[in-house]
Amino acid sequence: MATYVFPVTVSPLLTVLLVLAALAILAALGQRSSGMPGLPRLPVVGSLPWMTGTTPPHLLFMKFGRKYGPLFELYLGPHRTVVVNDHDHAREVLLQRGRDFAGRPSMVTTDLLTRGGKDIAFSDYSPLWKLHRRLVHSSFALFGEGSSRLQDIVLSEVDGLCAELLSSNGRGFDPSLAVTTAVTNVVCTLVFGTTYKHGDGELQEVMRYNDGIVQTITRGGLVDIFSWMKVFPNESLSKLRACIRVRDCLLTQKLHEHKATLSEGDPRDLLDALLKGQGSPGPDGTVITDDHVLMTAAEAFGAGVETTSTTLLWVLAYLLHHPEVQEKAQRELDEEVGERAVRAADRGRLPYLDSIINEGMRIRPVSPVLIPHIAMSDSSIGGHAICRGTRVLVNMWAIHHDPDHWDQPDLFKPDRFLDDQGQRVTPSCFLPFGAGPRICVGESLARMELFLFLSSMLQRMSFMLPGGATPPNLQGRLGVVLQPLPYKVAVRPRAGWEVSTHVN
Ligand code: PLO
Repeated sequence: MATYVFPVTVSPLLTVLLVLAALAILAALGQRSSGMPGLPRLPVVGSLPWMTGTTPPHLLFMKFGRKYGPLFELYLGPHRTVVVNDHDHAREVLLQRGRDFAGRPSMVTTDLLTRGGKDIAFSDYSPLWKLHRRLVHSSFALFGEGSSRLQDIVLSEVDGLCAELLSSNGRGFDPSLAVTTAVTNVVCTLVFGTTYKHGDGELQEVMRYNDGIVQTITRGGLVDIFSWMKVFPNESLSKLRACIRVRDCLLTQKLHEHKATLSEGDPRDLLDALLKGQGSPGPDGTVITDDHVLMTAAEAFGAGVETTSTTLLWVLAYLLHHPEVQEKAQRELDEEVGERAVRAADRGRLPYLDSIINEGMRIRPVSPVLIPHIAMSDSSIGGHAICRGTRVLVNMWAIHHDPDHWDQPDLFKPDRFLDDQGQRVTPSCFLPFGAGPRICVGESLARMELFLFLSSMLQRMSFMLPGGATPPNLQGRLGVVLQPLPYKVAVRPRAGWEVSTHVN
């Protein structure tokens, strides 16, 4: 077919005017095509010019929600994106029409991290993903509830952690390194069967690469919106690639070691469980490859470390603001457990402790905006048509701070998770692990681990503000998870536990 070039000559000024007029018309047309309220938009950049500034997305979306309502749309570059700020619409997306919205968009950073979606959290919905997720779920189940594995691992780590915390001898210090090291060690034992001494070189390498990934992944960077930008030099992407190389080297070695020593009988760790379950092909003949096993182990590790240590640090920060909450939890521990070590089976007897963890996850969700969902088929939310390929962002922060559902949502009040008899209640708009087909696969492991760490720590020691220090800033900083800003604590052993200083 011939190509014709229109022989018109227009003056540069006219061209500029024409382009501007076209942009204005497109912006006006683009705005309300779906009938859903939303941000204005320009071609190419979409609504990005209205989203500049330093406000993190969860707060920005809450602000827009006041103007446009709980459900609105915006364009991240060319990508139509619907933001859900309230519980009813979130239930529609995650649960009622969970299948329709169970897809994930492809992004440059997460594609690098997961070898093009061979993981669970970031990979798109497919029959293979379902099979893979089922395998991960059953492998996790071997170590969680009903087994003492996680309990044994955490309890052996808690001694070291408490000894380290108490070695500060009442001086103020930043607890994050000790907490993250302990949690990393638990997760390494669970996933690879490796336990490190604090300060071990390999452990430090693991913590370093993980930190590098945390700093560079899905930071709202433009390459995750305009994928063609990856061809330009990008410092953050290079750092991500370097960290992934270190991770892969370490993981491949673990995989080889595990394959060489894999035996009949119980799996030693998660990697064993994944390798043993790898065999059978999926419904469409696809199989879970070594790459999938590797990416799952890496992800279980990353998710296990970042989310658990961050939640613990948030809870400690809030306890410094609310010594009365800490005292009440310690009274409960003294009455229900006494001096023996806390066990997983004690959870039922310690509802107040659980309510503290819940309130921590409500007021500071580690994932304030859930990982983006994508519509896999034409569907609807709140009666608005949503076409296939639309991205959906569920703002869990807004849901957890909705004054229509929570009394004084900005206050830390663990009692809201208990009834007048002191029994647990779980409000339906409390969704720290998400919901539906994409719900966090590690939820029960995470809850158990948080419980064991926090109960053991509060049983053995009290956390206080160091003399003269101001209470921790509770604003947080958003990376791939919402972390507290660094703060200092002082710890004092509780009566009968002074001996912990001598353990290890
Ligand atoms: C953390 C850094 C690791 O090196 C890689 C990794 C894997 C899974 C991610 C996790 C990071 C951050 C927290 C995430 C988790 C999957 C689910 C979890 C995003 C990037 C949340 C909070 O949704």
